[in-house]
Amino acid sequence: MSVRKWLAGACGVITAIAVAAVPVHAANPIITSIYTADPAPLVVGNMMYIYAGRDEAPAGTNNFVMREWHVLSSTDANTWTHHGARANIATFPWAGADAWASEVEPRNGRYYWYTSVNGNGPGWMNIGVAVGDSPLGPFTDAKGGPLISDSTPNSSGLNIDPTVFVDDDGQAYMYWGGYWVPRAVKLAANMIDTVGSVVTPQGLTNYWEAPWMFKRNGLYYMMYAANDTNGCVVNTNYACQRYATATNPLGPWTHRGIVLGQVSSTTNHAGIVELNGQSYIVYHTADAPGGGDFRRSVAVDKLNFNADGTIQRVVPTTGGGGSGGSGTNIAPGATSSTSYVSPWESLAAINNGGTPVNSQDRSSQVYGNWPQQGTQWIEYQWPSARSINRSSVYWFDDNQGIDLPASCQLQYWNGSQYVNVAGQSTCGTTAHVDNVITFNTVNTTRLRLQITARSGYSTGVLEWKAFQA
Ligand code: FUB
Repeated sequence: MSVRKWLAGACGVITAIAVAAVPVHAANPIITSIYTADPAPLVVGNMMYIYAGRDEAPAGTNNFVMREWHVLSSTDANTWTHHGARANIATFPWAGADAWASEVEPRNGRYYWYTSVNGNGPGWMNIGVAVGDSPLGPFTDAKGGPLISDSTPNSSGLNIDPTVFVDDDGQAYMYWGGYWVPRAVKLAANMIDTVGSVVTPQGLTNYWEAPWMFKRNGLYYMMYAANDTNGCVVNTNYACQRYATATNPLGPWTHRGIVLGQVSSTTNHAGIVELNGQSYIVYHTADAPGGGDFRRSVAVDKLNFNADGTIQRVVPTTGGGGSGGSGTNIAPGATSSTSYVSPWESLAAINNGGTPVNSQDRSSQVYGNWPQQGTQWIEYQWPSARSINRSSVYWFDDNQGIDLPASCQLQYWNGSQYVNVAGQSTCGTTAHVDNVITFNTVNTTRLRLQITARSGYSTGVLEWKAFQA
């Protein structure tokens, strides 16, 4: 990313806050009525919120034009409600432009919205903090001035992209920073003051910007944008998402790998959250109609962890979590279940967007039902009915107890029971290929693949797709 691309012009201050909640469609990008960027997810109960900046750059403008932050919400990471702008530059009376990346952190029933914003004083970007009593606000400036600015000792070369994390012991931490300069500081219990010195975290290999911190099973995770060509991107104008782990919230960090590769926008900014037992990555791309590097759009995809806590690389979908257009693979938006999965293997394999290179490919998880024999099943369920007329299955064969099946049959839920789909073409049992199955269109919330094993064997699947009619 060249410095030139950061030179956003000063923006006028807007005061109106849109409040109407508007349902938006489900495919990636999850909203196309406006351009949205720098998403930060937050789960409260069974609701996922996404806080995102709005890209307002006219087509052909090569600067960020960003003046407000919007909120979307969903109970299933599939169908989204757009709540409009819930904060903007005018939320911070001391600021004047550049409503860049932000993140909301809850504490004691209040919601603290940390933002990157351009102050009116000396220097450029600052970290501001607003507070509200609900995830949707209203939000007001919590401090009356920047939490971090260029005059903060040891601050970053570019004070943007805050990520705030409250540990189990109540200690809060903030990481931030652009231009390859990550920084960290403890926050006071009031969430609006820093405590102690700003420190430089160690071990965030190839850090560029956009940190996202969380904790899982006692381990601290930091995902962040990098733009190196050492496996990250092929063009350093672009970025990927790397991640590191630590056993202490201030590090040192150990680099673990890439979560998300280069996307269609030059910037790559993401967050990870868990909703109803499934992890999701929320990020942005330039994939919307008319989109670009300064006209970005938020996308959501499932994210899976391996048993050892490492993160599987995400395969971005354009079908998103839901019902895209005709021909879209809608499996990634489904909840899966099965008659049986071996404890050391994973049902998540079947719809994690993996692209197997052969039937022994274990690089993106595998589903297997050893030592079960006979007929087993895997199933998809969607929150509302889908029209489906095509499917494909890539079989797993470990050359041991799991073999290619003897036969298979697609079924759908007709409202009261499972029945065979009508007009099913051959349910292929060939290794190393997507076995495509066509059938008469069904409108259903559930699709089931019955798999009958060869005598003496179990069966397995690497990827099972379901295509919207
Ligand atoms: O949206 C403006 C800036 O672009 C963000 O602060 C960075 O993370 C990058 O996404």
